Amino acid sequence: MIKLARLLLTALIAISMPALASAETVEVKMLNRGEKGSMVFEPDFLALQPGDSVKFIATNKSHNAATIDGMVPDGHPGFKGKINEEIVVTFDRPGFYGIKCSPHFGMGMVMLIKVGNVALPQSYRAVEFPARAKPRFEALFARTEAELAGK
Ligand SMILES: [Cu+2]
Repeated sequence: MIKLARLLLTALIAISMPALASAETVEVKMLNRGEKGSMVFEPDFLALQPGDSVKFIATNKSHNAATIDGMVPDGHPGFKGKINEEIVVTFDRPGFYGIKCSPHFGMGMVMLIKVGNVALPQSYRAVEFPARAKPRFEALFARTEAELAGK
């Protein structure tokens, strides 16, 4: 009986190990100034596998990470970090997630996260962005298309 239990346990560990090993946590910095200008998430685009996590790091003060209405997969509740809060978010559901810094959305502080092998929903293009967020999202959308096309 003990031998069987041990065997089952060994089998269970063998099955669950690869899943544990492949889930990653990626760090994203929230910055006043980065390579692409002022008020940025760095990096501003991630392609993740379901189960991966993102740690949003408050490298500079007065930032947060929050989902943008209309830019989460259907039925996803979204999330909203507090200002200066370092949060870790696990992305289990495939789809695209538009992320903003609440106080600097108007200054274009946004990023895009792709989870799984999915195409950008057309509805994301109809979301109304503040003037300075719009060109950054257009560049991010173009990037996802290039990636899909294998460029
Ligand atoms: Cu900010």
